[in-house]
Amino acid sequence: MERGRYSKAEIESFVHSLLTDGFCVLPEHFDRAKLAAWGEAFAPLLERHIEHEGRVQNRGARRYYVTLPFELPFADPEVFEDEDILAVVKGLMGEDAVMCQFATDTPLFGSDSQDIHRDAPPLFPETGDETPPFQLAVNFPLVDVITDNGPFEVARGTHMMLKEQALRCIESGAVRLEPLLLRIGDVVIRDVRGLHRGTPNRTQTPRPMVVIGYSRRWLFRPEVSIQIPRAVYEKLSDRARFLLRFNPVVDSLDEEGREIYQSFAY
Ligand SMILES: O=C(O)CCC(=O)C(=O)O
Repeated sequence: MERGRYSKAEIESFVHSLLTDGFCVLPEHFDRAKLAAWGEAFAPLLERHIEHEGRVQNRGARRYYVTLPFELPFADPEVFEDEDILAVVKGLMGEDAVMCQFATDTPLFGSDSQDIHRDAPPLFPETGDETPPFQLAVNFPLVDVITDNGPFEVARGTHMMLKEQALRCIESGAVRLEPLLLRIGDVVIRDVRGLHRGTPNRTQTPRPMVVIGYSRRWLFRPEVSIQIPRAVYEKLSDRARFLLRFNPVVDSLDEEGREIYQSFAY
């Protein structure tokens, strides 16, 4: 069995941070050269997306959500089957967790601050209570994230609060929005219910942030499914096939695939 970089105790401490703070950071986790190659392959995808769907700016001005094609360089088992990340995922989503999302968020020059939001509604809104975690986002940037290019801001510990209560804590200053300044290679794992927002990119260089979603096996978010080309599927490990088991295997990727993940903020 492959081994990750972290010990069992360190993985448990990441899981603990996710349970208490709503997120954790794995510094310098991925190879920078690998992610630089992703950045090069992503640039034309972003351009094509803006050309075809640039008018849909529902995430805010000059801010785009682009699903990644599940093929190389992106569909890299060293990334989506990373031992440490999967250990944290399994610690929170269970041994039968699934991978449900493979995409990017990119603010460009001219973007602004998003409304503070979470990425999923509560499972049982009528109870007025939050539940244990059911969906995680693994985020990593394809460029260094600095103050000027639109750091993601997160409000620590708000994933287990009701949204109104969490917003009051932010307003009163009891909880602050923390900008996550990241180097390319750093990885953030977060409970998607933690309140957060994208901030303005004031530079001329796009700031792509990859998002890989993992969830409890019973969570169904059809708006973020991953199309797996058959030729890629044939080469996947048994573990990858298990992780991806509820996603469609297709003969070829739909080149004109419209983004259907439009309703994203709760
Ligand atoms: O700026 C980012 O990467 C975060 C964007 C975001 O939270 C969203 O669009 O839901």
